[in-house]
Amino acid sequence: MLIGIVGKPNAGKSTFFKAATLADVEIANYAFTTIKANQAIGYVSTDCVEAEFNVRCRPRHGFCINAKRFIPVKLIDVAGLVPKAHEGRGLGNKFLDDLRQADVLILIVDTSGTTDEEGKPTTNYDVCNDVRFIIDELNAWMLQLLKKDWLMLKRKIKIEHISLVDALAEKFSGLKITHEQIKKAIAKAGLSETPDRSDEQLENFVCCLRSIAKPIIVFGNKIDIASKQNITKLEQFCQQQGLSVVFGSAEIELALREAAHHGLIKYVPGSSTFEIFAREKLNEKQRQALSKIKMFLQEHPTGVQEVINKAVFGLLKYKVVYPVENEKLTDKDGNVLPDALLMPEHATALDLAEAIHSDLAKNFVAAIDVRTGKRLSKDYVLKHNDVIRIVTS
Ligand SMILES: Nc1nc2c(ncn2[C@@H]2O[C@H](COP(=O)(O)OP(=O)(O)OP(=O)(O)O)[C@@H](O)[C@H]2O)c(=O)[nH]1
Ligand SMILES: [Mg+2]
Repeated sequence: MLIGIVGKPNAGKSTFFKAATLADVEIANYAFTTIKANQAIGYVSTDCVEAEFNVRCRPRHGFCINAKRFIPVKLIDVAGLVPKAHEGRGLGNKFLDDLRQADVLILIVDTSGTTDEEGKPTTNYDVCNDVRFIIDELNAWMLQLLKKDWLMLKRKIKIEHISLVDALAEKFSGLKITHEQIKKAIAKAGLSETPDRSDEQLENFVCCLRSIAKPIIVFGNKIDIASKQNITKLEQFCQQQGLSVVFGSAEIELALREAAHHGLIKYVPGSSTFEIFAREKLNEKQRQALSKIKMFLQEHPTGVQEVINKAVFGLLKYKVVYPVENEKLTDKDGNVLPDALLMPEHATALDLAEAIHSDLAKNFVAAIDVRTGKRLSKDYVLKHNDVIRIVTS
């Protein structure tokens, strides 16, 4: 699972990325601070089934606090995007290639309206414009990729009699786009099988494909300094566009996670409270900062964990499945509920076996639903929170 962090320069992408991963990246109040993409591990969170089974889990990857299970996901923070990047403006759109493997994108918007589309200081900027132009740029990037090889693809379809779906799937295989997604996009765009298509038809197809294969969720950032008007405006605009939006502050989440990392507070990412461990260890500045943060949290959570969760579970509809080796819910080393795996919407018991180890899939006999003891076939479609034991030959 790879989550791409996109947006214009200075919107707070690296702040968001650092808050989610605690990776050491550069953050600064000017445009194009990030030039080379950063990748690190963040976490998606879910209610752990340990509470239901009345056990204490011991995760092999990620962690669990107060029955909230944090499952690792990869995040990538890319350079800022400006209008007409696909024509080479700003840093161009070559760096968009960094997003090829992304499953979902979080679009960071500076809701304060104090930076223009190039990330320079301004006032009263129309915050909806960021969503508009970034989506246009992403679509233009994909269209460019398609147009570059369109003549060659047409020839393949005509001479080698390759189907349109196969030809497009081959073209977009480097963008982690599946046959199924191409088929859906062709149907949604009403693209015909005839090889001659207008530019408009291709544009429409790419637009559909992008929304299916690289879905977007908006994060309205910097609400600590944003006006209510801007928040409402962006919320209504996203609603009109059929986009999910979460509001918050990456900077406040970063402060909380760093304070927790340094042992000053106990903070479970995503919660709207924190606990100060050692008040005497805090200096006056830290005390003031934490009391400001407390006031912010009374009004609003920081939104960082929420938007990651919504991207994975809401947009992508992934499920969490716990594979175990026996009815005691452990692996062979005695770790309780050792793994929580993120599985795609339609994944089956056999897909789960494959995700654990290809040998398990090869020797698959059945899966057992540990809750009920029921035997499940390889085609069983996994449900969220399933606890499964795989039986092999
Ligand atoms: N007030 C406020 N400022 C924020 C917030 N998030 C980020 N910032 C500030 O916004 C500025 C830009 O942050 P970055 O994270 O470097 O932005 P970026 O989008 O990565 O910028 P580029 O790498 O240049 O594209 C910095 O001064 C941050 O401190 C927030 O939630 N609230
Ligand atoms: Mg940056």
